Amino acid sequence: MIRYLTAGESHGKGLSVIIDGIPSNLEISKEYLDFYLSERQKGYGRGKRQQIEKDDAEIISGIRYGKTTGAPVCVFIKNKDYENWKDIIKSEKGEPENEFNIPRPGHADFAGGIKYNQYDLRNILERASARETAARVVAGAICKKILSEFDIDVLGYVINIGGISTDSDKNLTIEKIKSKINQVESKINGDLRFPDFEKAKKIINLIENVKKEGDTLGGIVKVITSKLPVGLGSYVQWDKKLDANIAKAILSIQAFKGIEFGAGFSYSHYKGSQIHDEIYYSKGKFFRKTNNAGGIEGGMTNGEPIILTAVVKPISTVLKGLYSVNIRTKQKVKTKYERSDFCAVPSAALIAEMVVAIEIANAFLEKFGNDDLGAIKENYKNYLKYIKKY
Ligand code: EPS
Repeated sequence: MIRYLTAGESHGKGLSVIIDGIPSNLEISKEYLDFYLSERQKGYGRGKRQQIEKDDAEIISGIRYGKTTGAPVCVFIKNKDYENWKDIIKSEKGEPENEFNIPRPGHADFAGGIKYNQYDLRNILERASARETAARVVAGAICKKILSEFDIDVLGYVINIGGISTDSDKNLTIEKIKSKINQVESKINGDLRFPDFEKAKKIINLIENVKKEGDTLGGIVKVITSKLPVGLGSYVQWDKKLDANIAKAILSIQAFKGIEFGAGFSYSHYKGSQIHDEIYYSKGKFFRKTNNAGGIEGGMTNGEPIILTAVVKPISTVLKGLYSVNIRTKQKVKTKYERSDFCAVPSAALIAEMVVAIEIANAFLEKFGNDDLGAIKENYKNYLKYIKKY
């Protein structure tokens, strides 16, 4: 079983991740991890913080001579901004400087302050910050590497920012969508993870206007996989259902508010006979002509790609301010602005890709073993042979 924990504050010394359950003999290099860390930092609409950080994976344990050993993998990512915050974020005794007393609507500040009995809400926001997702990207990248050993790919991308949406990805393979995204990015000279050039231009205008207004934007991301083997996850117990585990992972990403698999909420528009993916068999293979289920039936992969969409709310640190209450004085005030992103949906899409990869890899290892990659490959080969005969 893959388990991971992260630690670290947004402006503290750095972020750590411990990932347990990664099989041995998987090739992982620092360069490989750094590639995905830098991908997460990109994205049109990010704020000034990303000009300070250059995320860099320091491998602490679990990897030797470029391969995993089977021991827990631990990676540290230093926060470069800590140098500017070390007098504010320190562990030694003292009185907090510049207390943060005005909870931002939409952020963890309000509930977190009451829950942990903190009046300096910096103690809440530092940990609630989406900076934490850098650590998750390390876990995700390692899981993506496991999946790639079995020719399984996962892609997270954007289909909507601020209400401007595209369906130009419809029925396309991962490779085609990646190539459309690359084309858009070379034309706009920026990173949107979005596959439609005409709409991308509109999105960029929108982001620029929203920046001027001092506001923020959310959007919708989509995650798709290549075809998966039948039978990852299980119906036999609630916590083995792959869709449930993916939904939990997606909603655990900062700012995500909803998820749909396949036809999602539009299932309600149809009768059963119109929407379920009928099963066919030809030339020794079962197949479907549609994938409304989004690749999962009964909590298990059904052989089709997993397809999901998820919504990200607009960032809650809003420059123009929102009404709130000073928790010390109880006075009605507008929120104060320090610094933030205006739109982080492209990064959110990558993080969604990562957490989905973690859940699929977990279900994969549950089925095929998780000690040595070579043994897992043998088990997988045998399973594919078995499926052919079924
Ligand atoms: C974040 C606020 C911003 C973002 C941060 C998440 O940071 P700061 O307050 O330092 O300007 O840039 O995201 C990251 C630092 C990152 O690496 O993704 C928040 O409040 O969630």
